[in-house]
Amino acid sequence: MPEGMIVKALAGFYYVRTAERVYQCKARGVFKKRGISPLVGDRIRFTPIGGQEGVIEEILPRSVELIRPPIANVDLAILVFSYREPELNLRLLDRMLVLIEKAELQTVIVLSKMDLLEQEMDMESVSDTYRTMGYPVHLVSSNNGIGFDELRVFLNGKISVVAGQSGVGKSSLLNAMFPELELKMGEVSQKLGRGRHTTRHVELIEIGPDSFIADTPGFSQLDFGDIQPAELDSYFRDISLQSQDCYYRGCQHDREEDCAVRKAVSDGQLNELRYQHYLEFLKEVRETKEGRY
Ligand SMILES: Nc1nc2c(ncn2[C@@H]2O[C@H](COP(=O)(O)OP(=O)(O)O)[C@@H](O)[C@H]2O)c(=O)[nH]1
Ligand SMILES: [Mg+2]
Ligand SMILES: [Zn+2]
Repeated sequence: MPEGMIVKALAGFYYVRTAERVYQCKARGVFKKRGISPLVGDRIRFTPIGGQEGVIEEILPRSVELIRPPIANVDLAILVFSYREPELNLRLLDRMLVLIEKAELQTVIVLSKMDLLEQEMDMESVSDTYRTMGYPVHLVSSNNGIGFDELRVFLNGKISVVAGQSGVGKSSLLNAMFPELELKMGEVSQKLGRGRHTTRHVELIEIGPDSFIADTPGFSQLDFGDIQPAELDSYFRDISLQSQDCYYRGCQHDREEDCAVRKAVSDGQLNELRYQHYLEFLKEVRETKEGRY
């Protein structure tokens, strides 16, 4: 039975890519019965029908499964944040990083619209903060064509998903990096009868050998799901590093005595804004937990 990868899901059809072509497939009814839905990014086995269509018979095991955007087997998340319009939102960046760490995804932070930057140094402390934690940070401008080359290298051989608020320049970035894709993305939106920039369904676009990218409407919902208060610090790379030296093993770094994290903040070893976000998120996951039980 042939194998392929789902590159698009739309109106009950799954578009399955093999080395030769794309098949328009339906899923066996049994999936629905079991409460399983095939996802974009899924590797599947299918029965071809008449050369262009088929029926999905089996979903191969997933390495990663994201809910919003609904996509499987992602290797890399590209988090796009604009310097201005909309204003750089570090709270949202830290929130996304928690979800990324939880999902164990590789990630790249892209700071966009650098042509709007008035002073170089405005961005330096931000990029330094995240680079120190081991996250690659790329400063780009789609208007000026700055910063693409290194970013492209990251995408080789991977399934990547681009995420970020609406208007930060995700589609512009993809079009600027891969000019030949513009047509494809335009085509898809036209067929849907929506504006050129509406990217509402998830689709994997081939950008090179074994390299695919999905332009998504962004992580529309960013709640922390089932994250427990005790695990939150492990999703902050900088905080979890400091927490090795906390006196209490289960220290949650808000009120405890001899907390190495709080000490690091007051010593200037740990970014204060990151710690503030940690405290906010901790409150949120505690409240969610109380509400649930
Ligand atoms: N100044 C500036 N504007 C940009 C840049 N990239 C995108 N934009 C503008 O930002 C708006 C949103 O861009 P778009 O790519 O649709 O954002 P998306 O919603 O994240 O896909 C559009 O008006 C773009 O022209 C950039 O590098 N510099
Ligand atoms: Mg877009
Ligand atoms: Zn502590």
